Amino acid sequence: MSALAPLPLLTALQDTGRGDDGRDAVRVGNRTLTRTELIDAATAVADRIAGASSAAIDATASIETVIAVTGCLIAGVPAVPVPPDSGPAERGHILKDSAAQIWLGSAREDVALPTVPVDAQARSSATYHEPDPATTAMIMYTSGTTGAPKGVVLSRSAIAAGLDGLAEAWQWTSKDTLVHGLPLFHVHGLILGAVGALRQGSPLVHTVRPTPDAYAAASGSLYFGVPTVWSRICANPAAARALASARLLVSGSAPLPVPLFERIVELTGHAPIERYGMSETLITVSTRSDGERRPGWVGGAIAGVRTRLVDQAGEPIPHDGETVGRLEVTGDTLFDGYLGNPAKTAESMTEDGWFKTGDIAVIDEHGFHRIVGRESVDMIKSGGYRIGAGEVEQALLNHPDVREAAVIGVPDDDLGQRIVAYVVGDCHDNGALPDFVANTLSIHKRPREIRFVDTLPRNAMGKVQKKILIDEHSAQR
Ligand code: MCA
Ligand code: AMP
Repeated sequence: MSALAPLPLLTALQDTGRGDDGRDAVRVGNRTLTRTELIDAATAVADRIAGASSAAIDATASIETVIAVTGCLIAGVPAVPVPPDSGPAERGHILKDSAAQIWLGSAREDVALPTVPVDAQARSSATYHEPDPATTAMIMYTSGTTGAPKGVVLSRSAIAAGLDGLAEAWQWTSKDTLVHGLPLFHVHGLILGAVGALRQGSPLVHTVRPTPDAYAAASGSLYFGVPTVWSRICANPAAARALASARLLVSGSAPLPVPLFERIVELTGHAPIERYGMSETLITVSTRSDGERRPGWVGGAIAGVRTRLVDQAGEPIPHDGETVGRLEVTGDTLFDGYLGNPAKTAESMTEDGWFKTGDIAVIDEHGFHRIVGRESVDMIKSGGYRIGAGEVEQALLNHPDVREAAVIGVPDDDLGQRIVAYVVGDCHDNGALPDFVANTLSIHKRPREIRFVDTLPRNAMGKVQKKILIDEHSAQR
């Protein structure tokens, strides 16, 4: 490699001077790989896919997914993680939209692409040059307020910058052991939780599911969870107390309620680190391991990122800790756009290159951020999953007996928000519609409750007044 060659994205994993240090690089459930085993198995994947324009990964919570993603990153082939519980329709959309050329994982009946099985025993010692940092590392599918999920194009340099900013803020090093059980098809579990560990060289313990007992048994130093996970851990005080020996407990992907923050402190002795981000921007704001951790606040911009507040007209709003505005971010961690959708990409950015997050926030004089809420009721966060109301409504409307559908997020103690659908139509069989939707949408996007009504409240323009539905639902609780 020439002196000017970029550092590998998986810096620690690919540092040939390291050797195996007696620790497993990765454990998923009860399966483990040393650093050398992971590189050699991933390189065997790279050998099979090199030159492809992109590869879809059946992103089960398994060691095969970690190998597949690592193989893509070694070969410089953009990885498209596909939620394993997607129905054929959602999976079909992702495969078509991404134009993936290969399916990495077990064969599936509805997937016509050439399938490359991932074998944890396979070994290759081929060498690959580190791809240009500007090239695409991953295409992550995420919901907008309307329509089908969009592919968020993330470059290697954005991922590297995001991970390094967090490593600096959290003093995250190879001395840490990272523990989590989050899905391996989103930024949180996959980019922070797997690529992050391989970049820093901190062993990863993935618990398959993020259960309190599994977290308690893992003996890590750095723990990741969404607020629902932390809430369930606090409901199991013995498990929570077992985390007292950790170094950092990190919460993100959705608002951490202040009482839950305080309960975590009470049971574990740790004030959790909160951090905020999006699929399109990666993590942009965080509290620091050596700084203030204020309940209800998510900290300051990480290195390489700038944030600002604007009003409806796009004019700046003071950072005084009180005035509420639309949050915009810019910097090294931003995505390269929505795949094949320049119009949506342009709509999401300001003319001077800032991403419009769609979140409402305040920023104080010290640069601390508090996320107040979302601009649109049509963007729902349930269990840390982002769900666009429009996608769920479309799935319901595809049923021949459904004439109108409105989907809302209602407050939920466990999930933050819970999906409720209001439906006008002739579906009198209560089981038929959930079964129909189950064929189209992954589990977390399915309504937990479907209410059949005669009409939907609409304004003079004919737009459904979701605020009325949300208030009505809350009043009936
Ligand atoms: C759930 N179930 C359902 C439905 N929903 N069944 C029928 N209809 C539904 N609508 C089933 C589940 O399959 C499960 O069944 C059982 O009910 C319990 O479900 P649930 O309460 O949801 O628990 P869970 O399955 O354990 O999930 C909770 C969770 C999960 C583990 C917290 O929501 C989760 O992993 N969230 C993480 C999301 C995430 O990583 N987001 C990051 C996005 P059974 O028990 O039989 O399986 S990236 C991001 O946001 C940015 C960048 C950031 O800031 O990080
Ligand atoms: P996603 O694209 O799935 O990454 O979801 C991004 C959205 O999650 C953001 O726009 C926020 O609305 C929300 N979010 C992420 N982290 C936090 C946090 N720490 N506090 C409040 N909301 C958050």
